[in-house]
Amino acid sequence: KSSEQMVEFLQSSVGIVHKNHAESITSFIKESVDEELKDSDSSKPSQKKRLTFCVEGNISVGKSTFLQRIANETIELRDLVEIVPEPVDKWQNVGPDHFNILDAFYAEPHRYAYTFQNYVFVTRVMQERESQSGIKPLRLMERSVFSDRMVFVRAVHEANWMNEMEISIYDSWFDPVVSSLPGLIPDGFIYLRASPDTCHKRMMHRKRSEEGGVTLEYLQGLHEKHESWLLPSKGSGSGVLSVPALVLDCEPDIDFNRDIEAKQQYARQVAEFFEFVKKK
Ligand code: DCM
Ligand code: MG
Repeated sequence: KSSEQMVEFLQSSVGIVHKNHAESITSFIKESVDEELKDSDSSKPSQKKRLTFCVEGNISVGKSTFLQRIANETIELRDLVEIVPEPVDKWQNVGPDHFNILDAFYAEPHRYAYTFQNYVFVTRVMQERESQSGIKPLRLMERSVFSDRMVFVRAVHEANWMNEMEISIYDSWFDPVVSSLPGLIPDGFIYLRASPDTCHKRMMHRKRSEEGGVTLEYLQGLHEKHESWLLPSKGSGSGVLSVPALVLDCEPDIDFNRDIEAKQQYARQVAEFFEFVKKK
């Protein structure tokens, strides 16, 4: 990926996050990305970079099932992909006292929204590092720091669970930290798309204990934010200009546990998307 593309991508997120001082931040990003590319170019001139796609979608749309089922159980993808699940288990079990910050967040969102989003970011960075050494050509990660910022942080801010000071603190480190960790920037997004109603039904069905208080309205808000971020026609078009997104319809009731046809069809689409992005 060229530094131009990276800058374009970061610029587009900066455009939303930091309208006021986009220019200075962008030049800072460009310098650090160029530096990064210079280093990696000289050490491994001929090595082909592994690609990373992030799988996005609303709570309970079926990301984890999708990843397990299509990645490990189809010939199209078995030798191609490595999956990196979202670090929910890290959020449910923090430190020697086994704190559950996901639970604390839903129990007292005002108190813990910032702390939780901060920890989500840190655990994604750790997980990105831990999964760098894989050998398969494609890494499929569940969610990204970009959905954290574009979907969840926006949602908790709008709900007044993060106050102005907290959102300012988050914004003051987000772009500089992301720009110094280019591994966080994916080569593509895969958006699993379903209506909030469908996600709500699946959420009631899976009954994750922490999510008892998640309402249909909250899921509707998350849905709209995914839509305007990942579907250029819906939003301002400024979401992720240079990172392509594959949209997979998960409506009305595709069950990857049972529907073998769908599983293979989606695996084929992911493999084609991989070939497409590789050639770019
Ligand atoms: N979550 C959140 N903020 C983030 C990322 C995730 O509040 N930035 C929450 C939403 C879900 C859970 O974590 O309750 C992840 O579950 P799922 O993968 O099913 O969406
Ligand atoms: Mg999941």
